[in-house]
Amino acid sequence: WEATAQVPFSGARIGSFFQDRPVLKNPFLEDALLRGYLSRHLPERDALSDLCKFGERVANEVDEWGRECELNPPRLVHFDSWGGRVDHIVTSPAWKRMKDLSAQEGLVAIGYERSFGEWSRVYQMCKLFLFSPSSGLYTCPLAMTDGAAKVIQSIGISSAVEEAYSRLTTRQPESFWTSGQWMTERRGGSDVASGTETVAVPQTDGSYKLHGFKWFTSATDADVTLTLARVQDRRGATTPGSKGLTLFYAEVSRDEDGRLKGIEVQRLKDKLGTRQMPTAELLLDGLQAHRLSEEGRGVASIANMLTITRIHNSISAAAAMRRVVQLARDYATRRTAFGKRLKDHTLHTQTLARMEVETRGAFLMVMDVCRLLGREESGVASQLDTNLLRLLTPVVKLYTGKQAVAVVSEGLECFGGQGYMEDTGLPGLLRDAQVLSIWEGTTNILSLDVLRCVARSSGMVLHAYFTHTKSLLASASGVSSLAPAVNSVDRALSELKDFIQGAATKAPGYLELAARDLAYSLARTYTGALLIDHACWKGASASDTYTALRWCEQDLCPVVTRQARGCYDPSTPALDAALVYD
Ligand code: UCC
Ligand code: FAD
Repeated sequence: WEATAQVPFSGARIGSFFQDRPVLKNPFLEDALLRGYLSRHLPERDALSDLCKFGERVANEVDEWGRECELNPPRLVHFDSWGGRVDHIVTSPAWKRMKDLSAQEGLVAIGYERSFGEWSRVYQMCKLFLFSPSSGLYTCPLAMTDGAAKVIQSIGISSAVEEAYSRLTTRQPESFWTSGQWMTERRGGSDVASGTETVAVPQTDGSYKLHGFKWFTSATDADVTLTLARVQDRRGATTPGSKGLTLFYAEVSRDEDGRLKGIEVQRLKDKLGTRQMPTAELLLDGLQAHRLSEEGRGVASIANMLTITRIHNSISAAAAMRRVVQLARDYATRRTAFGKRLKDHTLHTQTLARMEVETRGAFLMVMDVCRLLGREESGVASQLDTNLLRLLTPVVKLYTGKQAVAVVSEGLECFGGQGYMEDTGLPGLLRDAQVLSIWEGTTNILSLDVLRCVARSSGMVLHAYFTHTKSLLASASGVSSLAPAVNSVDRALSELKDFIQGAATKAPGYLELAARDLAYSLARTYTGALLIDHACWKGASASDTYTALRWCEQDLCPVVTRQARGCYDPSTPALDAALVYD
């Protein structure tokens, strides 16, 4: 006391202990399942060394740019200093660097170069998986860019979109373009068919002028966009509903005074997360557009984009889980509580292990959908593959979107109070995860999409599902360590079959009530089979077996459990409504 009393001025005494922060290491090297999966399916040295190099770059360089994107969010400048309307969306230098990097690394291009044949999509998506949590949400414009390229390619690369296609899929940063996906209007984002008010007025040169209001447009600094509108006839009339929707391609350009041509940016959205990228409300005021689809085939034609963006969404979901687990397990080696490191508290490690099981399940499910996409695109897909891809795309998107929120939330808790502190960068992971179940089709909308694709295929997609899931179990026959898991999946499959057969005889509305639980059951059972199959691979580890066993301990078939409890009985909707509005 005497010594300090003699010092008139002194720094604040805040103690000598400072906690080590969690360290992001190369996400490729840190991920045993990712490397195991690739050794099994894509052992090409070029792919593996590129992924490893990229993982190093993500950890040492890109992650900081991602943080910069978060700290310098985009802003909208409506007017220039002399009052002229410019609607400039100002983005950070880091956001621009992400664009160049995306081109250089081929993050869209890889899917179109197809250097690894049917495994090209797996390779591309693994790269995006490493990139996503450090990308400052640049994965969002990349998803839409990939989706736009896919739509253009599947419709046919006409001269009007030839340049766009080559720019969307290039590796040259100076020519790389990104695309938007403008579907949502104020009346509805799920129900696009009744929500779309935008009209397309035919011009004498064969082009169209679009007039309407797009309520959510993300990464609005895009160079081009795909969007939906209703073509007006000579009297100005349009066709209502889905049959009136047509798909358009438009370029976002400026006149010589710097004004956006045919667009006014109303405002930028003030969002919970995804703050790194601009999401705007746009008035389309005579935007020049090129008709891409036949009139009235808008929804069916943009469906290819939805498939791609929903797969990207699932990659981002699995990647967010992987990132939080990676950081949390590193932190557990650094933080001490009650006299030992967190990793030595068995209950804490159990928590991490449960997160790891979810992450592994999500990863395998997403990769399997990428595998199917790759097969379809390289012309080797069987009818079974195509049906499976159609069914599993909404299933994987809806399931991983929800998983990501749960796992990332649990992950933040692993850092205690620090997980809640903005300047650690951790809360952003949760804020960004929350959107994954909303955009690109909410959980319920995708559950209904599952029902629709089952009905439209006369059950063929389910036939593919049951056949393939069963075949995944074949490799485990006689593997005693996996028997409990195999039995669970086997049981779930027969219960699911019985449920589906029984549901066909029920009153209308029965399946609608069961839709979400059915989608979850399809996801959990399929993932169980994938984990079992992976655990039987010759390079698999004891942890792969353990993961499969743990995954299959949960209720794989909630739709059957809830059916037994009468959850979809005809009396339920009225009871639900009475409860909700009690
Ligand atoms: O949210 C958005 C962008 C966010 C940023 C991007 C992030 C990407 C991830 C990045 C990660 C970081 S863009 C907005 C997304 N909006 C949606 O997803 C809309 C959600 N609503 C639906 O999905 C609905 O189910 C609708 C809009 C598709 C329903 O419309 P309709 O007109 O009622 O649909 P129908 O009648 O069921 O289908 C019309 C046609 C049918 O084909 P035909 O006429 O040949 O029988 C369907 O088979 O479209 C076909 N179709 C599909 N085909 C409909 N959905 C699909 C599908 N999913 N796959 C294949
Ligand atoms: P609604 O359709 O009003 O849904 C509200 C609720 O009702 C949901 O829970 C939904 O599941 C439920 N619901 C609706 N219909 C049914 C039904 N039949 N049965 C059961 N439940 C139902 N859109 C774009 O087009 N381009 C973009 O770039 C874009 N970027 C976005 C960025 C962000 C950050 C966000 C949050 C959204 C973005 N969107 C974009 C919009 C997004 O796609 C929509 O918000 C989404 O599709 C949901 O539509 P909605 O908001 O109209 O919700």
